[in-house]
Amino acid sequence: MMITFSATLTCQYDAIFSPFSAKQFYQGLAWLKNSTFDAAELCIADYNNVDVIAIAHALAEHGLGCTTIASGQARKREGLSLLAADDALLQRTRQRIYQHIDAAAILGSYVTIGSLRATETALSIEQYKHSLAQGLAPCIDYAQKCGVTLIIEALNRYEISHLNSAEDMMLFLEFIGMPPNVGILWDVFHANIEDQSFAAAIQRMGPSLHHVHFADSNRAFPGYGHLAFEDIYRHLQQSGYQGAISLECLCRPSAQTVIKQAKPFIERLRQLACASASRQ
Ligand code: LER
Ligand code: MN
Repeated sequence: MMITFSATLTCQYDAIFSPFSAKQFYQGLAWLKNSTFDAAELCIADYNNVDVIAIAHALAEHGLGCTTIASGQARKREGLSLLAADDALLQRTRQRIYQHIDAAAILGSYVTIGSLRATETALSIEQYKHSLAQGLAPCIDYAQKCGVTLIIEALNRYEISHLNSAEDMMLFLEFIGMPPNVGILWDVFHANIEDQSFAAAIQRMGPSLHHVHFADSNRAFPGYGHLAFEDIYRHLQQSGYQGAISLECLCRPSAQTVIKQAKPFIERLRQLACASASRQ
């Protein structure tokens, strides 16, 4: 298996990381296909007017998979949180994650747990870990019954109070006993702020690393900031990473840049893979 490529696309509400609006979902699928992506990463906030079977058919018609369901929009829209002190809100958050798990079982994808682990309550790291572990436990059990893996995203300190780095994420996975259906989503935009080095982070996460987000240091399309993507890609390859690299950048410098430059960008990375395979 090789590293595969996906990009964020929204099918319900417009999203800052999707170069196409929700109404342009089908144009977005055609773009993914024409740009040689393997899959879509789908933003889904809730299941009002979302027909998962129809989405699965549309993906299949384009020869695309789905890497993960990006669940974070529901944090801002509805205030959902796995750390909610209010039990009704916690239950609503869990119910939403169960719905994502049902959808992921159909789409063959992961479910992302990113902003849904944000909280306004000031907690120590120990309190935070206990609270998140409790909030997540039934979701992990349900996901396991459904054959689905949850991926928890490391987010930088300006977005979330805890679990900011690859090291933090590993300590949390160890704290919850390394469930086989829980992995890490590592986003190089956040990692550029939090991790001491990309190479050391990748090595530390090892097989716990399940999914990678690519955006440049300023969250623009790769090449419009100062991250060395080819080096990061080489480190991922050398570590034996076999998951996806998913484009999750702002439409900067423009949506047209993202749309036009995605194909040559992933082609360049694939060529690196070929070059290193031919040297072996
Ligand atoms: C989502 O993947 C992400 O990286 C967050 O920064 C969004 O709030
Ligand atoms: Mn991300």
